[in-house]
Amino acid sequence: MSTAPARTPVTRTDHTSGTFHEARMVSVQQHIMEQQETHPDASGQFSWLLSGVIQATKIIAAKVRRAGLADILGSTGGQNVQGEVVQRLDVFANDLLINSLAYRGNAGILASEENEEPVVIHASSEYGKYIVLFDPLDGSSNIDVNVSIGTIFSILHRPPGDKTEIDPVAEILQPGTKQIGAGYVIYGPSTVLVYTTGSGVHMFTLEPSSGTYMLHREHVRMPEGGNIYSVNEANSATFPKPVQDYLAEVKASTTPAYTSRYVGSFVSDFHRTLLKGGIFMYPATTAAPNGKLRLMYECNPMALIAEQAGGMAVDGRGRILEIDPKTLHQRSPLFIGSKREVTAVMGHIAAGD
Ligand code: P6P
Repeated sequence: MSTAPARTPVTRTDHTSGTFHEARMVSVQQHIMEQQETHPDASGQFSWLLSGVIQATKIIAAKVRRAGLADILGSTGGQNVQGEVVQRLDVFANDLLINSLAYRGNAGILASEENEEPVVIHASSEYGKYIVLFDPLDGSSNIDVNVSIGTIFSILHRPPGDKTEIDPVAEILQPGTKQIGAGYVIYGPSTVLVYTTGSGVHMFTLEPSSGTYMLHREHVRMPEGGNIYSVNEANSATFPKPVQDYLAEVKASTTPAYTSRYVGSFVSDFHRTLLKGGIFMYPATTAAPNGKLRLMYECNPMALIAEQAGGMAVDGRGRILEIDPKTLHQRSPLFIGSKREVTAVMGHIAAGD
């Protein structure tokens, strides 16, 4: 396996200290190509597809930035397959991703949180080699109050073999371990892209003036432990008892003392957990007996990123990535974050508190 060529470091002056230090001005396109070079048999098709997803997020970011001015806030008045009120920006992001990927040429099947059925672009897997799943705008209930939201995506190969009659859902229903790429974009104070293709987790910031995602952290590692728990406490009365016991334990802890953070956008709560450690939980509740987050295009991509960064992601019984999916929009309980925290929750569950 070849290794990526050494980068030519770009030096720049740190005006605070006046010292030179290396600044690797690496765009996400360059980074994707370098990742591709470590796969000698790579055709470049996957890189082309991944760039298409990333290109669409730049346009979404621009729209989100001007949402209040572009008369695109508010709801459409309709509901999606999840029974959730659809925001106008949801529709914009969804349509944009579908159209961007449809013209990419190598996406065969698309699946979106906003579409009950998959969108078949190429029936033949000879042309449409890939499946792309996405939540086009996660956290959309926060759009109108200017809280960070995001796009989550997952990429799979289509199963081999051309079929006269394809069953797109059957092709999509693969466990998370089969993902060949996953990532998210968080539209926050800055627009940040995080992605993995199985060789670590890499983070980029959108440089607004040039419209380029620039590398700012490579091989991101999630802290082994973290003192932040993230859960919607309004539901705690109906959490399974082991989860209630874990929460009581962390609230009583003084060394370390824990704190609670909950944004209400999965992308935001996960991004903080990736960088600072801790745990995000969306357990089963009375209202959501299988949890609220969707397995295929929320839990799986984030679970791959968490594990690639040294964290864990479970449904309370086992790895999220090993769940054998049964339906496209199925939900799963989710405990994701630092090894120490997720292991502690699993300890309570195993003890059958
Ligand atoms: P609750 C947003 O609607 C979302 O799907 C995730 O982004 C977020 O983590 C979750 O729902 C919040 O759900 O029930 O706490 O409002």
